[in-house]
Amino acid sequence: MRTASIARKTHETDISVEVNLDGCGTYDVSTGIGFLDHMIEQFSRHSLIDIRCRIVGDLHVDQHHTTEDSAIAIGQAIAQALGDKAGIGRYGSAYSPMDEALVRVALDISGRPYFVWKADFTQEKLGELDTELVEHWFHSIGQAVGITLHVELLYGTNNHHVCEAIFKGFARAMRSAVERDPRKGGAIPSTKGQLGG
Ligand SMILES: [Mn+2]
Repeated sequence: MRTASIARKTHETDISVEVNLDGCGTYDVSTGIGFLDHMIEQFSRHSLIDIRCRIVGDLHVDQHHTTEDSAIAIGQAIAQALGDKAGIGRYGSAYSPMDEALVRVALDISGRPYFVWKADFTQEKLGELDTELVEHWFHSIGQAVGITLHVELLYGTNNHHVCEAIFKGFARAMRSAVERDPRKGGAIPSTKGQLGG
């Protein structure tokens, strides 16, 4: 089982995260931001990565630190659990529809973070979550794991659908990239012999 846990306490957040890359999509998420919980739960369910994520953050300041640190800690835990990335699919992509919205996510767990984001929201909040933090969440998790990550909203009008389609698309792409392919026989999926920049 590829598992990892992260615990970190700063003046901004007190956070503990556990992941199991070979899980079945079970989760226990509590960030203090309901909509963010809903999205991280979608990520777990559709990636099949078990995620336990509990944060007590400085929400009296704003949601920035809590949202950012959830992405960093989950990302660090995934990176730790991936280890040398032997035998993984490495690449993943998904077209992710939700009613009228269609999102495309393509990613490479290359060890070289790169981030392309082409998605805009037309309202400032989803539940109580500031929508500008959605882009930041993906930027942060991509940096922490070491992912070349492209996210594009092709079309869509309902902000909840757009956001959920992005998280679910990311989840399904991550499932393909993280899963071990038995045909690879434990080889590092790079002719360079390592994935890490
Ligand atoms: Mn929903």
